[in-house]
Amino acid sequence: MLIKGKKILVMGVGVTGLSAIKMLMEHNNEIMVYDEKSEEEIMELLHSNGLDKVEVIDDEGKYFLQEIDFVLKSPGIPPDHQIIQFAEEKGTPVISDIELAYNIGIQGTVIGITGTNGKTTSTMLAGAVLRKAGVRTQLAGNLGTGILQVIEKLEEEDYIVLELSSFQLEHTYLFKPDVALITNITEDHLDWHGSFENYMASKFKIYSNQSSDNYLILNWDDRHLRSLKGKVRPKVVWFSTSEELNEGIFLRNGSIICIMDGAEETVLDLEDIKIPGVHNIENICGVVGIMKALKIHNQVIRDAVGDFMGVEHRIEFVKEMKGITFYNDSKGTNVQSTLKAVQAIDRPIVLIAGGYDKGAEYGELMDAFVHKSRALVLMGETAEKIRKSAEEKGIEEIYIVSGMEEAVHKAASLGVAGDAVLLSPACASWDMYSNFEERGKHFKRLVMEMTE
Ligand code: UMA
Repeated sequence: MLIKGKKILVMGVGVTGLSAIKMLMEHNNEIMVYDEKSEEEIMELLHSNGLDKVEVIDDEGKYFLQEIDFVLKSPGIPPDHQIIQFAEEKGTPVISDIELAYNIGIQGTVIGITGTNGKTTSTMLAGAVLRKAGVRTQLAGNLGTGILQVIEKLEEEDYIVLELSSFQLEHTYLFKPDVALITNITEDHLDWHGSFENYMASKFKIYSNQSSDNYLILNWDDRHLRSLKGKVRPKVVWFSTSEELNEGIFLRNGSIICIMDGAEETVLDLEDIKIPGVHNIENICGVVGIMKALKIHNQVIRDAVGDFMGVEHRIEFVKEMKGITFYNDSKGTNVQSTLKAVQAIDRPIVLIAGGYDKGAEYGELMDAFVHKSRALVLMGETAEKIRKSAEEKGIEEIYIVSGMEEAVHKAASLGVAGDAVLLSPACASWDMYSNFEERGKHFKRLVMEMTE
């Protein structure tokens, strides 16, 4: 698709929408924009980003769709939105920013990472290994920076690592990463995609255009991914943390082993790894797969993994004290995110939760937490609401505290050796802090100050 002189509807004026409008305007396109925000807010946002000359439409704007060449959809706009449905009925193409980047043209080696869990950690670690290898590397996608914010910086010898959500992959058609990783697939976003099959189909778009000289790294321990054996075009590198493979990446005697084209080598020892949990060994194995495909030396992988302390505020290891491990997951600003943190920690948990009330329901989270609950320590605006949900699910050890300091001390006193204390609020921080980073840093400082 030639993106010049077109009439385009951009849906959403967040990171994706604003970067798309900027890029599309540079290519002399006529832009209309839709967002559920008020017209004043949208105009203010556009203006403060230097993007004037954009027509704002509301839901009724769907009737303009006949005149529009394509719709650029931000990932957060649901697929059943009436404008999207109308566009699909009329046959107007709907694309994501990832697809737009491919239409405009992307330089360098592209690595795409998707999966239900572990995407951000894998993306950050892949970036860290490539930088350690001395190559210029950009990170973009679901981790906060849109692809359109970085593509102009890319040159042919550069690398770009993209964290891709199912929402971003769904509306891609040309996207073709040189190396792709699917970390795992479990049920998620079913409300959005309608069925598990649709959700998987979105994720599988990551490899659907790959050719036989591209690489696809897959988790052998995931039965949905294992079912792809022999059915895909790219070269597949399997990894497993539960069994030894004839070819691929796996664990043996405390080391990560790689067998490729019959040649066996030890890539690194598990004791070099600083980030906790089996889920992180899986993430590392996936990244080792990417690096072997890119022919990065084992010593570089070893050094980068050894230096990697995880992603700040995301199930971040803080300290171990009296056998209790403290994790900072302040990025758990919604129920789904905290749910993932609870699922990832395989031991009894003292959960510190609560914060700004976004109107969420906590029943689903408590269903997952009840089996691992040592205790629940609640703070902020939502404390009472979460307490009610927790009591309904049979959780008995619940404490409401006045703030983070009391929360940390209470949680530490409730935990026993072998437990985890997890700050994962399932809520935004705005009732007590300016942002989740400030909240996470406060938690970490209080934990570090505590003495045995
Ligand atoms: N909007 C509507 N109607 C709706 C939904 C949203 O008008 O029904 C508008 C909002 O008013 C807002 C705009 O759309 O102005 C926001 O668009 P967006 O939600 O797509 O967010 P962006 O700012 O464009 O950020 C998106 C990703 N967000 C989502 O997928 C929800 C970011 O991932 C990503 O970093 C960014 O593009 C750049 O690629 C965030 C995320 O939460 C971190 N991802 C989810 C997750 O990790 O679980 C999938």
